[in-house]
Amino acid sequence: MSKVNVIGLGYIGLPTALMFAKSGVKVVGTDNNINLVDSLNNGIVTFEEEGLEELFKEAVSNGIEITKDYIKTNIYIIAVPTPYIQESKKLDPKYVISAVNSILEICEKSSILIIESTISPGSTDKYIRPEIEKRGFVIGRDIHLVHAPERIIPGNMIYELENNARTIGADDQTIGEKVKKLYSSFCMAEIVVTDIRSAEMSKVVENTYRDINIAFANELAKICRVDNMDVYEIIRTANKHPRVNILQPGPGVGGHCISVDPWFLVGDYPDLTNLILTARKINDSMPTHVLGRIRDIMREHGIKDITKVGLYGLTYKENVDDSRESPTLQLLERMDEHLAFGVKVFDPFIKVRMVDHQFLNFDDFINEIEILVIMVAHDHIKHHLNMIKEKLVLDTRNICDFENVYKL
Ligand code: SAJ
Repeated sequence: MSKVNVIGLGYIGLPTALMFAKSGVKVVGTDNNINLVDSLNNGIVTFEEEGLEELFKEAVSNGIEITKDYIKTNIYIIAVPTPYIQESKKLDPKYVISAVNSILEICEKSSILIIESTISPGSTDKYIRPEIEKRGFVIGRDIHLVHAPERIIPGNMIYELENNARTIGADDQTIGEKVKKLYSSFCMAEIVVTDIRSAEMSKVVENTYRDINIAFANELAKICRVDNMDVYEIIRTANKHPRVNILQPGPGVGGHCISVDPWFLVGDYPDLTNLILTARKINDSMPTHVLGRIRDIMREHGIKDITKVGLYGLTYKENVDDSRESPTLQLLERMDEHLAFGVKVFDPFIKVRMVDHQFLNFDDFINEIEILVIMVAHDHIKHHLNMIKEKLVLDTRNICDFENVYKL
């Protein structure tokens, strides 16, 4: 079998490349970040994820190569970032386009080009096809296009790579089946072959569904706050219904997927996305809601000094080291806008200083504050609950069951 060249060795590309290699597929991983390439070649994985180090070792012993160069082969998987443009809320395809162009410069005839990066519905037609045709390639003859979005969740990536169903979107059924066979080397779940547009759309729909469900939980939390009802109890009870499955409220929605993908639909269909837009706004309003709760607690206890407040957790969710779009960063931004400086921050997963007044030692952090705001439910804080019992605690993740804890 020919080699697979995986382009982009980030949160998705790296575990995917390693998984292929572990399963006996010949893999070259390519990234233009030379520090990342060096680190991997020195045996150091570049982010924390359960089981990633072991997987890396297996992939290395199976001969995976890591380089900054694209290699000449006939199967490419693109897993580069697809940011969105803040102002227009539309997808910015620049990294995908640049990867496509680099591939076209060297690839063999009839290569298969698989895009794993999340792209908004219609992006293949709008950005990718013209780029390929512009260079004189005939799609379906010189290049076969496939969109194979991923579904793995940080914190459980390795398990989910093997066990989650996948979608393969292809122009041509035979190519779709060929790619399905390739992914079957490690994916044991169902792999659906469909067209590219449906694959693009279903990916964005999945994350939008979750965003809307979380927004509903967050709206319920706000309603329950007004009349002092226990939102968690209410959700737990409602979820006993066999067809109800409400997610959990929280301090906001972060990460590079759920807080971003719905905007692609809003950006492309502004007149048709009332529900999706409202959900986004509700989730984006949660850091401000938390700020209001902090203010309530400060008033109740006559605390005027914001430096007595400590935010626990900088990442976008528990037990990962990824802080992109995190609710804590959103909250700090709001505080900045209101000239409220000095709130203290700690996260056991963030080992270098990335914000002001950040502590790298948990004990020091706890000793300096009176109000602890749990923004992220890392296992670390669950194991240290005995150390915070004397503090005023605002638990936005519902992990403390001791008395006098403030909730969302
Ligand atoms: N959150 C809540 N309440 C909940 C669940 C999550 O407030 O009940 C918050 C989290 O704390 C976090 C944010 O939402 O800030 C997103 O976290 P997440 O765990 O729901 O999802 P991601 O962003 O880590 O991964 C999602 C997943 N998509 C779905 O579950 C539909 C994953 O399967 C995708 O692969 C990933 O997006 C992606 O790359 O698109």
